[in-house]
Amino acid sequence: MTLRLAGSTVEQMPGDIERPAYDRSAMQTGVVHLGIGAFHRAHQAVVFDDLLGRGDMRWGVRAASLRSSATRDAMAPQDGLYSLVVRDGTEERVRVVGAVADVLVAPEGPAALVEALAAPETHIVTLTVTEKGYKLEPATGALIETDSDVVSDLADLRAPKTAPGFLVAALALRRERGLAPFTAISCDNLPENGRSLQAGVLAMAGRHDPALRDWIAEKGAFPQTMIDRIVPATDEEDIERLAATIGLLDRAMVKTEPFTQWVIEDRFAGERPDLEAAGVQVTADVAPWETAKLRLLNGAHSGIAYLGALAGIEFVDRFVAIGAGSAFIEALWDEAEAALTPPAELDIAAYRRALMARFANGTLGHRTRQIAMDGSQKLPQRLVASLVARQERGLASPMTSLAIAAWMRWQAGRCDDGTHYVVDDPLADRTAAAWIDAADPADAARRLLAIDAIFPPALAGSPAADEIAGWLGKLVRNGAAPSVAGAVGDQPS
Ligand code: CS2
Repeated sequence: MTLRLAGSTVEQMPGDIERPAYDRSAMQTGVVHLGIGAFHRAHQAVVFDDLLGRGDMRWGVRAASLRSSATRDAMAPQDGLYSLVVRDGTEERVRVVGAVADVLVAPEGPAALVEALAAPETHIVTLTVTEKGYKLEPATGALIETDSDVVSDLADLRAPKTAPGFLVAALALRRERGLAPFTAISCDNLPENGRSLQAGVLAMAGRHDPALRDWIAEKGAFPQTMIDRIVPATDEEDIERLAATIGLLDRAMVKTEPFTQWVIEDRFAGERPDLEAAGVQVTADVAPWETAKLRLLNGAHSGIAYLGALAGIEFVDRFVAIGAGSAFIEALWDEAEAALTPPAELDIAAYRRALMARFANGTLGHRTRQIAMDGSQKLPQRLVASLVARQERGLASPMTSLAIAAWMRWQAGRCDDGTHYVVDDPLADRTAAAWIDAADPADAARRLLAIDAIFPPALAGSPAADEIAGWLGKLVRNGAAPSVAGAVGDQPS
């Protein structure tokens, strides 16, 4: 039987595999992370591991899952150690990361998590709770006061349930104890993620104690960030392959690409590490970076996800390997780029070339269905924002409209070959209802566009709405692959 990766076995790995070169028992935990999924382990935790490796022992991570115990159950027997497997398209590099000290499971002990957040040694709180974890209306950014967990946290914060609830409960304790607030860093693909998190926290704090709200508004810090690394879900085959390389079983491994980027607004409430030394860009204005990344990388990802999954294309690299697929993405980017003000330092042409190469990485196994999840939370900032910005400039957006129509088609729960699937989205009931009652695709498009949690009211009845409805009709009649080919002029759609 293969032994498990752990503190006691890590030295048995082949000598060429990188491992923590610092004394983990001397690690303090200046960071608490909410939402320890694969993305955190492949991105922010690696930065903190680098800082620890440079000798600043303040930045170990106490991580938390807000829902399931699965990650804790995988990491606890491994003493928090896990492998970062970096695949560049041909070769694979493995590094064992030691920054995660332990994993708390919030529903099992909410008070322990609040205490961790309120601890004097905690200076930074990072979050990857996915778009829906912020409990904000995607189109407006307002706290969703009808959500049952929000209702519970608005009534009583003794056992918080939501991310904003945990932050408010812990900030209240810090204020009582005379401690400074922590810096709360959202690392999710929300538009203006720092401002959005702050808005949710202030709205919840204000309902409990207006003085606490004012204290957080004055002394707290919610920097904006742009975070980027493609991290596909791990499967059993990945775990077996890794075991053959390192000679140990690692149930918490993550696989990713070489590229990684973290841009953080220079706004901190207290102590912070020398992030720049670990390759993080700390800058005055993150918004142009964030918008460019959301509309180019994530916008294309969502287009690939729905069109690809409908057509039965399992992986992102397979979509861009098809001529019409990559031509469609280039045309989609032309539309997005025309309505963007990129950061001065960003060479968009080079960025696009690099992105296409990242999508083409055939060793990642990035599933279109993974990206298709939670579309209602992703569409506004990824695709609708470009469409609206172009509409304001009097420009039509055929490619963006096709991508949005593909999301609509996906809500019907059936691939082009007739296979059924379950739509994984917090608004799935509402989007499915739009199809059940619809007389025809144009009617379904009209009903979906009327969901104001996703689409701005200005879109209804606009030329863009007609264009989306037109594509939806073609997707239903002809399927996704012929529609993409038609869109880029390969054959009639
Ligand atoms: C993806 C992102 O699943 C998705 O929605 O678009 O997770 C994407 O891989 C990352 O944002 C890349 O930085």
